[in-house]
Amino acid sequence: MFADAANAEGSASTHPQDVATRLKELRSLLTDASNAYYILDTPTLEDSVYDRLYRELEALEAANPELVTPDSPTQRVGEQPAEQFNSVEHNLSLYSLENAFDYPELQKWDERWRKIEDRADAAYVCELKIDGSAIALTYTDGVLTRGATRGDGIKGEEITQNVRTIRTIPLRLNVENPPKQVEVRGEAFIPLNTFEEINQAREKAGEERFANPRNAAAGSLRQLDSRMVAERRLDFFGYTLQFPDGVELRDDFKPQSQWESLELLQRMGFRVNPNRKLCESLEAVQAYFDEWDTKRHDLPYMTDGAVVKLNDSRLQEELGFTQRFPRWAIALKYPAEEVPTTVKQVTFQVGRTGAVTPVAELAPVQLAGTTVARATLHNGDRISELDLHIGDTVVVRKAGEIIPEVVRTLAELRPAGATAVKMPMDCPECDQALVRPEGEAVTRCVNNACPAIVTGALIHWVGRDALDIDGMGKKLVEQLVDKGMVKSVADIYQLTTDELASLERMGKKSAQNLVKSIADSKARPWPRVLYGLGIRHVGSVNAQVLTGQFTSVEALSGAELEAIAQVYGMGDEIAQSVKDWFSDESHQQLVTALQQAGLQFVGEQPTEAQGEQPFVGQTFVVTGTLPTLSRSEAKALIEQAGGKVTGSVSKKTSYVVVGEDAGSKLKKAEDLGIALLNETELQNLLA
Ligand code: 0OX
Repeated sequence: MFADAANAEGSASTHPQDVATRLKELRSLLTDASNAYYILDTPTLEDSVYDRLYRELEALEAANPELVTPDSPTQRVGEQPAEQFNSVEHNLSLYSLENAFDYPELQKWDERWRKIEDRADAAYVCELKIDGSAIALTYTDGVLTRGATRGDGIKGEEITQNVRTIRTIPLRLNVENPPKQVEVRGEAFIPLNTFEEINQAREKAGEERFANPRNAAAGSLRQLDSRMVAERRLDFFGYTLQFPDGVELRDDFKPQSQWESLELLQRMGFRVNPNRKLCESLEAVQAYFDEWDTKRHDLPYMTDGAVVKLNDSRLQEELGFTQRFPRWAIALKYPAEEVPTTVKQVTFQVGRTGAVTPVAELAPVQLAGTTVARATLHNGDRISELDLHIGDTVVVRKAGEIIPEVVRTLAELRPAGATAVKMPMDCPECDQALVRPEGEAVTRCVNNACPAIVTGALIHWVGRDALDIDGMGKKLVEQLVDKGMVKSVADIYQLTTDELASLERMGKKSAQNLVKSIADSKARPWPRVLYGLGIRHVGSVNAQVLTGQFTSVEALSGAELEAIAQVYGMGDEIAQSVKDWFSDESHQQLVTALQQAGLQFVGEQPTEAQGEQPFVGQTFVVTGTLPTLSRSEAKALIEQAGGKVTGSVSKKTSYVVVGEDAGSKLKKAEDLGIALLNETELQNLLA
């Protein structure tokens, strides 16, 4: 395929017939490649070849503007922003869905439709309910001619140019002789990683975060400038396929069921959610719903429930619609992930780095299946944005793994005389004045003897990835700090069996074991000691990388800023954080005390296993043409060293190995700030 595409590239001829043929050929090649990449997830063209063919198409179209067609891959992003969106009437109404919040409600729905048309053998199609924005697409003679928002279901806004920017929406249907008119409904959505990126960019620009991916999708679709929409990297799943009355259909365009419609949509070139299931009973529907209640948190997009549809098209037709909903479908929703509650108090937590986090103490509420009584307020700026007062009613949200957070204040419900929440001036743990460095959102306690900082530092030090001191948990650390027995991490190496045995719930035997665990920790290698020090931005991976380059604490603490920044994956911010940490006198004293206690501040030669497998846990993407290695040779070398090679760049990618003519993967890596390597740098890392 790749070779054919490259060979197919001819010189731009001036003969009109040749130009038209070549244009058609290029569009077809590029559309197929884009389909394979975005929809089937199995790239068929090298990025560099795609880019070359794309540029050829652009050049030919620029020279022959009269031959540009709306389905050309160059027409995804418009040059001119729209002035406004026109209101358009939908060709077929967009109904919304009735909601069921538990199984009894689902059963009631089932009993209701069965009263109209009982079918013992009726099957259900379960689909994930994507949390995005519903849109309607019209294809005329197979070409996308209109995209519209749902609006009120009867009329929506015409957003064709914005819809074209969504790579998973075909500009032309991937079938021969399509019906005269086809209507496709589906969900435009923003994947979770993009959602987070957009919100971070908005925060940086001083704009408000989108509350959820649904708002982000709806807001993005309504941008007047389609170039901005393209940057939002929306995606799309199709879920209904309809033909207006009077449209002639061949037999292979007459789906008899929802399941067949989804398959036909897929054949036409749409992305259809793969996590669907044909269920023969309501019990099977419930099993699907339960299964996805946990699995949905691993998906790269947000779902808020399942959509249950009767499969048989004839049954659907017979049941028809109420004023607002189809009778043959229902949304079964997961418990709310955003709920209102009241703020009883705000407390301020001091973390191990001294960062002070305001936390709202809430009237307990059920949120996504758990009771929530506290939610983070992030920082002082967030308190001001929320204009938070004690007693306020607020909306709290839980999204995936993230700790609950306060999303907005319902100021209209504020009790009279409520006091405004403010960040404290002094540390709530040690009373020393707090500082807020210029340009930072974080307020900090900078007293290294602050009990909260010491406790946090100790909990980190004894943790599994750091010094892994068996038997020393959070409760014990808190006792040691509370009783003044430990004032810094180094003090634990002075603890005796008798001192430990004097603690609550600690027998002589446990105290002896603990002293042994503490002594054992002295043998932990230098990377774990560095990680244990808890320097900001030096997590276990960065500690591994840094200690590979700087094989002793002297080498690292004495290194120039630039030397640290130049280590792969580090950069200025991390280097500055390392320099700042070692220039603090109390940290220097800590290192000396730990050295005297016998901890490892010098790296050992890598063991044989480590030496052979330096890339364990790291993911690589290879793109472009490398000077000497073929793609498969590079892949083999990386895999031999324990690394993984994948086809697409994501936040999880550790390195992108870049050769000549690298295309969109390089751009994506740059956008995500992923470390880039050329072939020589890869070889150096391997060595
Ligand atoms: C979704 C979704 C929404 C459309 C017409 C009647 C049933 N958000 O993922 N709606 C529908 O179907 C509606 N299916 C979906 N998967």
